Amino acid sequence: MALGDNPRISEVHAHPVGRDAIDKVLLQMGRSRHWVTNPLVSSLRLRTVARLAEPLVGPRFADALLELLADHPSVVTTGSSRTQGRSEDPWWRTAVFYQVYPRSFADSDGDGIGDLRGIIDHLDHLRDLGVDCLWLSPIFDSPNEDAGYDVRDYRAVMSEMGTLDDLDALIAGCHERGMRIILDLVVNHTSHEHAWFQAAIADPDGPYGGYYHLRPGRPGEDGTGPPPNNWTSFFGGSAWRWIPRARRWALHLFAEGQMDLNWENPAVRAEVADIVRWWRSRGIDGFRLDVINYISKRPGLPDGDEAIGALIGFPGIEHYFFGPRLHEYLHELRGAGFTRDDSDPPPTSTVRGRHDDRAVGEPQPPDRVGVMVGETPGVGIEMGRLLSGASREELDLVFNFDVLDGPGRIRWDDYRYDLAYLKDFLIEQQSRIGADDRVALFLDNHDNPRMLSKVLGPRDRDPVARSAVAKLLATIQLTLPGTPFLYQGQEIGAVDQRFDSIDQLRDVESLNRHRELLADGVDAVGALAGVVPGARDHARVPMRWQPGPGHGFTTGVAWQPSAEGSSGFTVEEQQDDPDSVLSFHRDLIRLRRQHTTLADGAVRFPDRRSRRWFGWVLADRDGRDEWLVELNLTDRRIRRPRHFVGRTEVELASLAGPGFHRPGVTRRGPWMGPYETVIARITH
Ligand code: ISL
Repeated sequence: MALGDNPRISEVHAHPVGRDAIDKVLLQMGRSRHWVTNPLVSSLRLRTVARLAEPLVGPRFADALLELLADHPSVVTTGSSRTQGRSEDPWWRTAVFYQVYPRSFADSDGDGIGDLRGIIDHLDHLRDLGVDCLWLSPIFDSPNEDAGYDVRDYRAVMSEMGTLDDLDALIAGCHERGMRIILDLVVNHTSHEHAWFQAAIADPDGPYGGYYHLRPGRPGEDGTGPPPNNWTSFFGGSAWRWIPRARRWALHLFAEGQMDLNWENPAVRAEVADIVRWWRSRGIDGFRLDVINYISKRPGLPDGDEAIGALIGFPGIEHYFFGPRLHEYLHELRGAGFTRDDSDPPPTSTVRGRHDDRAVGEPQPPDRVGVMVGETPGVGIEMGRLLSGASREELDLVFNFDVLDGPGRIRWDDYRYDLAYLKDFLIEQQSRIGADDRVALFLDNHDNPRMLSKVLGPRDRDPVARSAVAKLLATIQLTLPGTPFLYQGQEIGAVDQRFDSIDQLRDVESLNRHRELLADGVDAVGALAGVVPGARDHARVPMRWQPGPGHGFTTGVAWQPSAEGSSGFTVEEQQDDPDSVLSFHRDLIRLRRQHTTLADGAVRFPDRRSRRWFGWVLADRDGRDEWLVELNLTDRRIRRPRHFVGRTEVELASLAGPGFHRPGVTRRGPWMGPYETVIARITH
């Protein structure tokens, strides 16, 4: 349906991209998304509202929005995975993923940098936890300007992390234990040291010149003139860099050495598909695709709207975060790279079936389609469905980053995250996805401070609160419908660091931001305070395997100091303690495996409004097996909603204090302890 030049708000809102855009603006303003469904507002014309909101959204908002809407389907068709494109019940639907940040997981050779052998040494930890699939952050050869997210060679391993043989051993080690393994595919950009870029700048008019976004300067240009457009880099400054040797500007949405590939060029797309096939034949089970929603840029790379740029923080973003040919490129890559032909040679190894936590069975036949997990910053719920809906044949799963910060907040703000917002967000998300669609459920990753610390603030060092909230968050991730992605350290309740000097930070984003703040005249104390709350370094410090120097991560000097010294929060200390955060994760994953309703049941939310209590009921298809999950979102004791007292058998609970619930207790009393978490079977 064409929207015309001045649709009503209700019509814009009925379009998936329109709905997400409106929700995004409201979230940014800290307003409820229900504001727009008010009949008065929804009957207004877009241009009328845009004019009223002009001080905030600028004069071109309506045009920019309509342009974006025109590029994408106006409805999300919900098809059944059983009838369309996908194999029946793909493995990743009920799998537990675990993200390894290899640089900080385990160092086997004492150079202070985590490596592949270190991961191999700890595979039993992951198997015992119940992980079904590992995702490794980048391990390809890289100059490491952005910790491997700047790839120099897609078919080689970074030397400090090991060799191709080590990787083969890791793949086999996962498969032998009944776990799959996926890698990070960073193909929005390559490193400037990649051979393609070197060839491109040696001969910009040759075949590789078209692999990147290279633009000539004006006559006599020496890089001092204005860049080709006003787009800015996520890591500060213009998104363009003058390359004297080529006499060209080159686009980089991220760091200066991360050059954006030109996906308009079919040769680039063929290279990417080839890389995927190469790794698939080596036994890799799929990829997480880095900033994959940025690959299609609006032709001509027009200037971004200044007001939208100011609102979102990055001028130009409306021209690439959900570009015109995104769906086409993803669909093509799925077919050409991720899907096996019958004539393809079998992969080197495939995953063994797993009967229970320890016993493994025979190697499984190769998956027809490798899993495609999209990292999709800026994509809202409806756009996510357009990219990963069961019938779309684009991505399988997407990450929705709106979960990470509260209304009106951004990552750099120093604030306490409100669990009631998390409840609202998750209920909204769950209510809007189709029964056959699947979302990725995540709360931590290598780009964000720890959710546990955002919720608790300085109280994250109180071991009781820390354990209780860690268990509560685990319960959300592991029992709501969706595919959980745990990030290393979550299973032991890892928290943020107390960085007190810029020298302790390593990340290019933090360092650039700090430099910019100082250049803007902010004093040293203010500049540090402007970086630390949102620093990506918090989640990148080494894994704490055991107490003592090096934390069992390294025998040498760790590449990134881990400043946290609390006791009780290492793998060794939690391993045999039945009440530990680690044991809770293990028990919960085991329970999920035993009772498929917990991993794949239909959900309903009995009380959507409470700011303190969050609960859901999971039921199997014929409604015979029913479970109640309930959480106290506060640090005080609360009254349990009356209609849920009794009639359940508690299978797992976090021990929030004396007098509260323990596993095996059949009746739940009227009170819930601080952050208490209960998983119970409904007995009727
Ligand atoms: O940290 C951010 C920048 O402000 C995020 O927006 C982040 O850059 C975005 O989620 C994309 O992240 C991915 O691509 C980046 C890389 O630095 C991140 O580590 C990666 O997860 C560029 O490759």
